[in-house]
Amino acid sequence: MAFYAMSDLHGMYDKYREMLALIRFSEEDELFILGDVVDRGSKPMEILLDMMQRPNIYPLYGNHDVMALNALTSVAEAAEKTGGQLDPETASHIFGWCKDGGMPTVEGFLGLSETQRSDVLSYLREFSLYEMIDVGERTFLLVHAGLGNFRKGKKLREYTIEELLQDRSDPEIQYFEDDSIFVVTGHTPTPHIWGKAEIYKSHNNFCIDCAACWEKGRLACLRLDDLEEFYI
Ligand SMILES: [Mn+2]
Repeated sequence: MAFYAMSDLHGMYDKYREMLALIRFSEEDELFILGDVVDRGSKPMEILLDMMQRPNIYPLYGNHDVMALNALTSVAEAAEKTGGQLDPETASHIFGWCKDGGMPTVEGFLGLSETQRSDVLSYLREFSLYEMIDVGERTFLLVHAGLGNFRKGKKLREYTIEELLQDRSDPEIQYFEDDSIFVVTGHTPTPHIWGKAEIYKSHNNFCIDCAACWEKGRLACLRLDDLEEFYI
């Protein structure tokens, strides 16, 4: 069995399935998905419906998943009340989010049955904000964006949702003095960090969002047991 991390799937269902095949993901393995499952790419609901069937996949929130949970909850309520029509107030609330790639998410959601919609919303409500796991000799903090407004001694539970899911992390800071603790994040596409769609490693940080939804981007997966990298 092995532990894996990937991030920022952004609706790229085909790459997600190809990656599961590449790593030969089995029921013995565990996969942590570090957020931003939805928005931008065309098949976000397909990914969520697949993840929901796999108890050995552990979802963490990204900023887009939180926006989707809030907006889709309103969509579901409005759809229930009015038989599919959205009232203007809800529509304008959703529109702000749609401008940041939310359209495929809301369209995919409205294409689901009522049961599937409520299952998707229940699933989205269960995501974690971060996870801390031991794999072999190493400990990994898994979190979508990082530790915003970092200061030494600040407890993980003291970070706000915005600091964990939105603020850009600085990969040139070693966040933990203990050299066996590593921080794995998504959110910032690695081409923005060093011009390459490849996992960026520095100061015990792994930045694993290799821009799967960009034309020249890739989906990355990090095996935590031996730090082997996989790309689609
Ligand atoms: Mn993000």
